[in-house]
Amino acid sequence: MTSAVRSAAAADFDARMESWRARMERALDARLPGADAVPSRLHEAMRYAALGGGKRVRPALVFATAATLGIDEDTVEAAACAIELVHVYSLVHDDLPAMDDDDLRRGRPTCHKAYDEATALLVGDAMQPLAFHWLATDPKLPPSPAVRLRLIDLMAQAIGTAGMAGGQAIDLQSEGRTLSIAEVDDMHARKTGAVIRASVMLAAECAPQLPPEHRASLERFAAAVGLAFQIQDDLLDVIGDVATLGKATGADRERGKPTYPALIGVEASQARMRRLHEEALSALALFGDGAAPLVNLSNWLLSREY
Ligand code: GRG
Repeated sequence: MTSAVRSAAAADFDARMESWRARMERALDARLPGADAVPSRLHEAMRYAALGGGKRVRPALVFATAATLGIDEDTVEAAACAIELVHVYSLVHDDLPAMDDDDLRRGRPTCHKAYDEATALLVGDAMQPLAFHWLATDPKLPPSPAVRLRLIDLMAQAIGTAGMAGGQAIDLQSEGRTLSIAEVDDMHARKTGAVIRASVMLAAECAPQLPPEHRASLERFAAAVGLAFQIQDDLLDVIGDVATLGKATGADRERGKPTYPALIGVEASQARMRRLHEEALSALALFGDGAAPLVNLSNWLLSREY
């Protein structure tokens, strides 16, 4: 591929990401309770946290997987909204003083700074059931009760102790301690990887006739991308720029968090990320050119600067 063709393909993909972001903004705006509905301060805070920011990586994974499997965006839109909502809840709770105690998120004051701690707790408490409600009731997701149950269970597994909440607990317990690489991988797989995997597999569940080997390839892709994405996040905390990231840097080292750069250094972390990236791309080989949306998304994700 010549560099002109490569940059045209990158520009096309940027436009696609932008269209997914715009779709998510409209879809979340329409689905979230209105700020004028009682309890209005809580609804306003939910809208503050969920709208107008974020890269929308998890919804992009839902849409790119759907495109790879020939499923239209309308069918999976509610799943994309649900996974983004649980992600937003986790950011709101993670920023609280009892957890990471951050003032800045997505380039704006964190939810508890803009409102108050009790409201930020309730924002998370209300977002979780709302995400499940969308999966259970959205009219465009596949109507089969068996598929709905699998979507709901996938989400539940991804955010419970086997997933995000468990990873966060390990993260908090690990501050100031040295973990092995295997332990860091396990923490990352739960804290970040489980929701990344769920983004891909929610879309896969909407293709009930998917052959088992295609499903297994998507699982391998998601596992590699999830870990690589978290290593990139760890690296950005060391070498990223506050203005570009829209959040503070250096926090992991200050808190003595066991991250990849802290354990093996920046260059070895970059090398590990590149290997995982290659693993992710090779897992997609089975889909041929049809996997272009996922290939382009992983290229974008792992070269991001924010
Ligand atoms: C509170 C149960 C609970 C979990 C919190 C999400 C999380 C778990 C902690 C946030 C801190 C962190 C570095 C988590 C790893 C996942 C991650 C990279 C989050 C940031 O995701 P981005 O970069 O954020 O996709 P945007 O704002 O673009 O959506």
